[in-house]
Amino acid sequence: MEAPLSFHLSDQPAYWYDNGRADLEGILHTRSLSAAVAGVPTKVKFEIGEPYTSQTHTVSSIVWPVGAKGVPFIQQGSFAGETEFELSSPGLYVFQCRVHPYMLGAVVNDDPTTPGADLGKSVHWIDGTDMPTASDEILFIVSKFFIVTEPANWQYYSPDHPVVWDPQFPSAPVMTGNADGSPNLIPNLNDYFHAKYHLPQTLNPPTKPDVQAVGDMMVDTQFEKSAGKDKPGSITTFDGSTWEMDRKMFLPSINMNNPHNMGLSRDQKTLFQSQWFSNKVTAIDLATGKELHTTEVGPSPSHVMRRPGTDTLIVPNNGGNRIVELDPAGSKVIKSYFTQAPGQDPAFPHAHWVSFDGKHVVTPNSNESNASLFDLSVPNMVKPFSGGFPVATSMTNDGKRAYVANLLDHTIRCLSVDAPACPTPDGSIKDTYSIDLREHYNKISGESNGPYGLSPIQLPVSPDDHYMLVVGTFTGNVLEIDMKTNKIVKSFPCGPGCHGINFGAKKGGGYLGYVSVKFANVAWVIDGDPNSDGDLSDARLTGGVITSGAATKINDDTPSSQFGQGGQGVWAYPEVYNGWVQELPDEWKSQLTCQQQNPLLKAVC
Ligand SMILES: [Cu+2]
Repeated sequence: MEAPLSFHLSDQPAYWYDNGRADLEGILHTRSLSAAVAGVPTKVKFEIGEPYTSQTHTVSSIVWPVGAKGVPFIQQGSFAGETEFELSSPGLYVFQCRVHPYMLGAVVNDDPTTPGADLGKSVHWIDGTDMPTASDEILFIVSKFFIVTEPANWQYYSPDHPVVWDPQFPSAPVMTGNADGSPNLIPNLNDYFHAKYHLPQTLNPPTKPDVQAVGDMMVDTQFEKSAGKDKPGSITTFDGSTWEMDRKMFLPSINMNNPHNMGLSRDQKTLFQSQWFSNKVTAIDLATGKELHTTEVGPSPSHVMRRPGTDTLIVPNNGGNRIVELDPAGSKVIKSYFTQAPGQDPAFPHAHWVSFDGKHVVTPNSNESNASLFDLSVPNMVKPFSGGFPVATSMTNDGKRAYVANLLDHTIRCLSVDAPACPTPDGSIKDTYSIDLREHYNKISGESNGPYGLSPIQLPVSPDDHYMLVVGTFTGNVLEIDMKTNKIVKSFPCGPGCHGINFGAKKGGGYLGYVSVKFANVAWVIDGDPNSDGDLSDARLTGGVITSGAATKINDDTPSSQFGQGGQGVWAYPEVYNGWVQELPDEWKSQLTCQQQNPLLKAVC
């Protein structure tokens, strides 16, 4: 099998590391894989620039054969231009952009003296340890690589009939290594994955949530393509009283580029949309779907969150070294706060969170293994340790704890903002505590004895601080964690690339968790504590909605492909987190219960 060893990094969904060989896509079931022959000096070339991408990226190795040279291959910051990596030991090499972490490219450096394509006996794995390549976690995530990087392998639900989901993998023999060092040949990778993961599967139409919400659920369907622009992405919103899709907004007039996450103005009328593969945040009038203005804020703005009290907006430069603050209209940058000391490499702050009183901001620093905890009133910043590839954060609504999801070592770090506030399963309260999402999973054998998750991303805490919902993006599930104990109590199905979660108000009281999925045209609605008593044993999935199709109110372009795909940012109006709910206009407040208006005050209602 002949494949060129060069990749263009790209904005186009799935083809983020594009080997340019569409002709091989039907065989490899990806355009993000290349192969070489070990022993023959071989360089892999990576190019970053127009017309493939308008933003800066990194080429950072996350997997390499034990014994390989020149690893870890990393750059100080994100860049445009070219770089090269020289292969050495036989086996699997995987590269990632540290700003946009699902941008993945892989190279198999094959040992011609063994049968099959060599992954190597053991590799340095994403969690920072060396592992035999026949390990359950490695083969599981290798199978997900072909879902992430191949649109034909994504899930396409139909609203009215069951469909068959039958992802394809290379029908090639693959050589792996067992824990005892002995060889383990997989004769046909496609057959192996179909048997192991019970493929194909039937996707039944999601049943509409059997509860009503106040206001709208909003999802960034970031990979959906349309006729009127070349950059991907739409914003899809649903009326929570009917679960009808009421807006499908592509903003072709500004060629909106990969809409990743959203924020809202205090009056709930203006949506602030980050364009992740650009340097822009756009203000959109929710009543008309029209662009109000677009502001340059710095490289790869990831998330937008309004500060209660000041109404200003906090936006991280995910491709850079700071968070910026914009005026309430989102029309100009008024302040910036560095996420590292002068002269240090940029921290790449990704999914941040703002405290209920607008005083603290926490960022997960993806170019390091720590978080930045800002007190904006001073301003000062501390950088507590977090874990392997911090990617997203949240805070308890009382502002006492921050949580950081570590994408690559499958942990969640609890950090105390002031006094020790992190509960542990043995009942003690600590300053920090790490929740291991693999506690019930053996990464080598694959055995499990309880709910587990691989690669957490968004992890919001319910406005009443009863529980957290966190996605496992590789396991394609949502875990529920009890905020009294930091223990995993439940797992819900979600789908490949499960990604975003945030809370909205359930009609009549309580909260609903809205969940987005990157590689499926569906979004789910979870009721994590139906009667709001803090006993989570009655938590349930209420149903889901299809994210493709036409909307009832606003359609500003013609969807052309990857219909409803790419679910990432999720937000809701009215905003019901503590600190935001108190600032709502009366037209929304009047639709909420007394308890929803005072999420943490048990006595007043
Ligand atoms: Cu990138």
